[in-house]
Formats: sequence, C-alpha cells, structure tokens
Amino acid sequence: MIWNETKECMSADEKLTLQSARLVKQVDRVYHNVEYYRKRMQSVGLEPGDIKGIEDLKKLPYTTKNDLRDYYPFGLFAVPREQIVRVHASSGTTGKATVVGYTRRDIDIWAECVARCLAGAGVTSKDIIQVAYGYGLFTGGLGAHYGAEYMGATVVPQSTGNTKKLLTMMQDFGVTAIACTPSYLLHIAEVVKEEGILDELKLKVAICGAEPWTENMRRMIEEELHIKAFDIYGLSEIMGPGVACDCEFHKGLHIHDDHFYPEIIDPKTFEPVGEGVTGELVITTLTKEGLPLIRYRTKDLTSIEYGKCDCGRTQPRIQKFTGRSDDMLIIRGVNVFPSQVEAALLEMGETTPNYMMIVDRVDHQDTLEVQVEVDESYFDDDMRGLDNLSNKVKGALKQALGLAVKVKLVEPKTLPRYEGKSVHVIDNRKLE
Ligand code: DLL
Repeated sequence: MIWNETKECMSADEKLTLQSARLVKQVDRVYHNVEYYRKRMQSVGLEPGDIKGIEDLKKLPYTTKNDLRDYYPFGLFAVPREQIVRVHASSGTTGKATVVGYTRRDIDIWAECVARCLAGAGVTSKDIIQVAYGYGLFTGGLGAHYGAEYMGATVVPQSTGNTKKLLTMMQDFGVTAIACTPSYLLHIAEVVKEEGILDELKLKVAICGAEPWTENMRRMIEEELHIKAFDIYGLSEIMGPGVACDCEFHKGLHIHDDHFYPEIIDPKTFEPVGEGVTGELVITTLTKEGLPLIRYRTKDLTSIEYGKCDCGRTQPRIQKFTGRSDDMLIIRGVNVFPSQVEAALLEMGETTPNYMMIVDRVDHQDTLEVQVEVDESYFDDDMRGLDNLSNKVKGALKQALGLAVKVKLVEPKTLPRYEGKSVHVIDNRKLE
C-alpha cells in the first residue's frame, strides 16, 4: 500500500488491532529464533504468550546498539543466513560496525516505506530522481534507490561527490527530484548560484535526511533552489531511510507505525513520557524478519504528537530532533563516535591517547579536525618525522571512521585535561 491508500483508511482501533497482531507474531519470532531475546525474556520471567498486544509492550526489555555489537555480526538475525539477501552496516561505538540484515520481504517493505515518503513529498512515477546519498554499506543510497524504483520513478544513481558532474546530469536529464543530505543540498545550491544555472534546472523537490537540520535551513534551501524540501528520517538498525517523513504541512515527521511502533522514554529513568514531552525515541519493528528489534533505543531525542495532521494522515508525528542522548556525531552524513578515534589511536600506538575533535561547518560542509598529542621528540628541527606521523594518523582515522579528516599533531600537555567527564569534542557547527 503506497502512502495515499493508507492515509485515510485506517481508524485508530483498526491500527491498534493490526499493531497488536504484528507485535504478538514478532515476539514469538524473536523468542524462538534469537537466543539473545529468549534469554532476556526468560530473565524477567516472560514467555511469548504473556504478550497479547501493544498494551504489553512495556513489559519487554529495551535493546541497544551495544547488544548489536555484542552479537556482531549476525547474532541477532532471526532467520537462517541463507534467507538474508542484503546486509548494510553503520558505525559502532568502537572498532566494530553495526551490521544489519534484510530478507527479501524486508527489502520490499523498506522500498514501500520509502515510496510512501516520496509520494508524501509529491514525487510520482513521472519524476526523474537523482539519488545523491552514498551507495554501499550506508543505507541512504540503496534505500532511496529501491523506494524510487518501487514507485516507478526514473532513478539516477549518482551517489555522493563530484557536484559539477551531478549538476551536468541534472541539466541534461531534466532531473525533477533529488535525495541527499540537507548540508550537501546547500552546497549544491551554492554551486548552482556560482554557475548561474538555476534557470536551467527542472528540480522541484528534495527529500533530505540522515542528519539533523532545522526549519530555517529547509526554508533557505527552498528559497535558494526554488523547490519544496522534505525531511526523511531513519536509521540502519531499524531499516534505513523511510522510517518517517514529513508532509506538505511540515508539522512533524509521520512515522509508519504499521511497521515501526514508536515510544518516547525519559533517557535517564527509562520511563515512558507523555505526548508532546521530549525524550528518547524507542522503536519496535513490527514486521522485520531479518533483524527484528524490540524496543530499540535510537538515542534520538524528540517528542511525538498523535493528533490527526492537516494533511489527513493518522500516523503519529515525530518532531524535529533536538539532539542525541549519546555522543554520536553526524559528519557529512557519516556517524562518528569519539570512542572510534580513541580506539584507532590506541591501536596505532604511536601517539598519546589525548585527542580533541573539532567539528566545523565551512561553506555548508562539515569538517573534522583531530588534534592529537605526540611525544616531544617529534618537534625537533627536522619536521619530517612529524609529517610522516601525521599522514599515518590521517590514514588510520580515515580507515576507522570512513571519513577524510584533518590531523594536527600537538606537543604534550597542549590539550585541556578534565577532572570529571572528559570532553573530546568541540562542535562549532550551528544549525541555521
Ligand atoms: O542515516 C539513514 C538515512 C539515510 C536516513 C538517508 C535518512 C536519509 P544511519 O547512518 O544509521 O542511518 O544514521 C541514523 O542519523 O539515529 C539520527 O541520529 C540521524 N538521522 C537520520 N535521519 C535524520 C533526520 C541513516 N531526518 C542516525 N533528522 C539517526 C535528524 C537524522 N537526524
């Protein structure tokens, strides 16, 4: 069912019945197929029969990114590996990636959810859509790609990088829609202005996500490019892009709660909070087969509204995210944990583990500089040793983070020391 068919047809009661039936089935599936869930449920005296509907969800324990790490790579999959048709991966909190797997049906539902988002943004099968999210282990590229194909649009699988080439194709092919991160779109807007080619573009809509952005930034993009811009949310653990997206009224992102059941909890007490109160978004996948997750703590901070939207859709609306309850940074769409930097430096063993990450936004593009203290002996008259080490650190960090970073090696005791919780990040970006 694509967006418009689901929008009016399900009453609150019908939705609850559907969600409850799906939850019961899902709990049964994870109990019998995933050792981790069986043990967690048994540890609190629960059997599948105790979960009779959504009202019983709160009895179930939460799942976190650490659980995925502990069962790396495939330990939480609920089907035999042969039924997994694709894997994706995102950054874990330390060296190991968080790996996610999809059955063929998961891929179909994912494509359908993205198609709903695109339809909500006004994209139709007549559009030519350029997918400028990264393709590969990141879910953005292939997620948007399959969704756009599912709805019958013509896809240009551009991926990221080479903005001039992207703009040439946009002009030559008459591209009408683009899917990319909001900061990349702002950069594109800047190049369009420099080149004076706005009138040669047929672009009318952008579907942007993978990082936080504000209403002001959305309006700025709309004004600069003379288009409509929409927000799309998702995370690889749950599926990828397309978990939620906003509509033409921009009053929050409608979450596809027939597949993803949302809760908001206080991240300190873990107690659910009321409608409109900000807390951490927790999602239960109701239909996922490959990697079903029960009460997954996304760490994303937001609130939720249940009232019917002016657009007529009944899906609850997640408000723009106000931040995260952990220390994950999103830099040019790539998830980065300070602990990854620390782990990479320690593994190299040629620097001290004292480091500071400085994040900036230059020309709407995020930059990361990592400052690291190294032994005094590197600062002798011949600086070649320092240059060599700097290149080595750069290489190690690029490998660990999947991101090109600037490296500045500094003398011992240059970086601040903290008596309490240490600070490893200075984030100078301001969300416009
Ligand atoms: O970023 C999936 C995605 C791709 C979403 C393309 C939208 C478009 P991950 O790499 O696992 O997956 O990162 C997920 O990114 O927990 C949020 O913190 C953040 N995030 C994603 N979309 C938004 C958004 C993809 N629209 C993490 N607004 C999530 C704010 C977002 N933050």
